[in-house]
Amino acid sequence: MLFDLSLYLVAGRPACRSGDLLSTVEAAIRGGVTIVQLRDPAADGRALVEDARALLAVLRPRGIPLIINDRIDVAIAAAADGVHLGQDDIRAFEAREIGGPDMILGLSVGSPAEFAASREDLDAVDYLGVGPYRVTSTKANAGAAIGAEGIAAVRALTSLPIVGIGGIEAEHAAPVIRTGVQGVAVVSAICGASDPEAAARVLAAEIASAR
Ligand code: TZP
Ligand code: MG
Repeated sequence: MLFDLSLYLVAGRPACRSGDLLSTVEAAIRGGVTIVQLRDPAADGRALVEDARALLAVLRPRGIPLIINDRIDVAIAAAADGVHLGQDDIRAFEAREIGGPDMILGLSVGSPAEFAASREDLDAVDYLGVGPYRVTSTKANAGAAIGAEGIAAVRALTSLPIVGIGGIEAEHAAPVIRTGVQGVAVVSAICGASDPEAAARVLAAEIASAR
């Protein structure tokens, strides 16, 4: 499946200000989100599959891919489009063997050193998530903020598509895009907004004008 990393929404029930995952994601899509990840580390597998199926019902008709955070079992059970793996999850080459050639595989990389340690995985992945750009309270163990310099340093090491992540608000979209990455990923800038559609629209406009 082709995918567009431009505005990557990472969403889960606890992150949604309205408490309603589906309506938040629907609003974000109207605002211009191009790809969605279901991320809810506290949820059990059964709940994740249910949420994934509900999201797929609105995303698939619009051609927007659904990526599942960490859980390849959930991605396969729900027939989602891909999986996003962290440095502690199963190796990307293992996920590729399980998920097959069409599964979209993403990998989190927090520094040039972590990129170097991921060499074995790089042939198996379709894109990298690089960050955190700024300090974020959304993810407890997100690691040190790496800023535009850190994202640019990883960018320089690979031709894989990259999405910058971590503490990104509308005002940071342009500096992140100018590091040469394909897109920006956000949780709270959209899920925590009082108007997720408007928040997504502003981010999408910032990204478009930074290119
Ligand atoms: N991975 C690195 S930082 C982060 C994840 C999932 C959290 C991003 O959330 P926010 O609210 O956009 O800072
Ligand atoms: Mg993870």
